[in-house]
Amino acid sequence: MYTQAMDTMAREGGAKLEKVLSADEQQLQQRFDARIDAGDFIEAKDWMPDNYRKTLLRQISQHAHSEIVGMLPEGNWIGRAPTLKRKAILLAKVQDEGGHGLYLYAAAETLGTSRDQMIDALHSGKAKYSSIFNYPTLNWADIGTIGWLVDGAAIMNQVPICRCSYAPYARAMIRICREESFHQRQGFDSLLVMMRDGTDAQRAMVQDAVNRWWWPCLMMFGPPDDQSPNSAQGMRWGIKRVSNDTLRQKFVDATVEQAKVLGVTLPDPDLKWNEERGQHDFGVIDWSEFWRVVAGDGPNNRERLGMRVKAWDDGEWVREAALAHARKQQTKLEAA
Ligand code: FAQ
Repeated sequence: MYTQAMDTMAREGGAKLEKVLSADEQQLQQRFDARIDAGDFIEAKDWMPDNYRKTLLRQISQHAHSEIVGMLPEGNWIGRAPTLKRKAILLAKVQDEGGHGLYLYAAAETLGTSRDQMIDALHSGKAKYSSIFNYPTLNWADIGTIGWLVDGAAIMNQVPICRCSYAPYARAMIRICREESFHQRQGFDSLLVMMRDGTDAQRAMVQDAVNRWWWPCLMMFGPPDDQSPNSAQGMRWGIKRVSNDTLRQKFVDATVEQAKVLGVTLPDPDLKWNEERGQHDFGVIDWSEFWRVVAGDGPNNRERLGMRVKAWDDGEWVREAALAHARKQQTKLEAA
């Protein structure tokens, strides 16, 4: 189910053979292609090609896992938030991320997979989640920086998904994006308070956090377009509306201005306005680091997955109790 293979060819004796579609299937395929070309939304009950379904499942489940694993780096700071106000905001944010994961698992379930299968793929290391959540949160300014930069990058990527051709995913994204905007604003606000009203030590803490999160945030958008195996088909199907590099560039251009307001320096000596392009040039991203993190060898991969599996195991009694309660209610209903 989690295969990433995109070709619909059957393999025989080393040669690739076109999968032969029946006349009915050909008609369905043509109707599907025409709907995609017309910008129609596809609903769960509609016919769709197997690979469209697989691609969506891959992306939506990865996205759901990212939201759930993404609760961990910030969750580490709930007990250490400096004020009651910041603690309440952080608690609400982390709960929102849990909610996003649940909407997205529900959207993926409409494609015919179960929540248990997806969770199992995450826990066994078969499924991916965003590289960004394998970096540590070392000081309080990391929390503001996650809001400002990580949520900022997430929104830049996710707003176009509100127009994704698969309607249940698009609908989930509309609500998620509204909440992510609040997350980004609270992160910016938290950093602004430290930069404007804080001590020199607090300002240094913000700069240190920005130095550490900047490059991993640029990696969140995925590999460069010419090294992105899923992009062409994803764009053809209207799952992906804007390319990895275009979104990365938009994020850089928007963030440079915000950094000026904050008074922080983005850690890239090559970052400069290019008059001709009307965009910022920026330095070379270390893609070997990105692939290392994606392959499971980032600073916190093992810890994050370990925490997730432990939370799942510790919560088993809750799931059992909920099921027992549901069975009891059902028995009562049937006896009435
Ligand atoms: N990390 O061919 P492409 C958030 C993989 S939510 C890990 O370009 P595609 C909220 C990719 O899966 C953040 N792996 O792939 C929050 C593929 O591997 P595969 C998550 C990555 O799908 C904030 C391979 O590389 N957002 O932050 C990454 O066309 C704060 C080749 O890549 C989403 O998931 C990566 N960064 O484009 C929560 C948005 N990038 O599957 C808590 C939805 C690429 O073939 C706190 N997803 N890979 O084995 C997408 O838009 C797309 O899937 C991309 C990747 C753009 C991520």
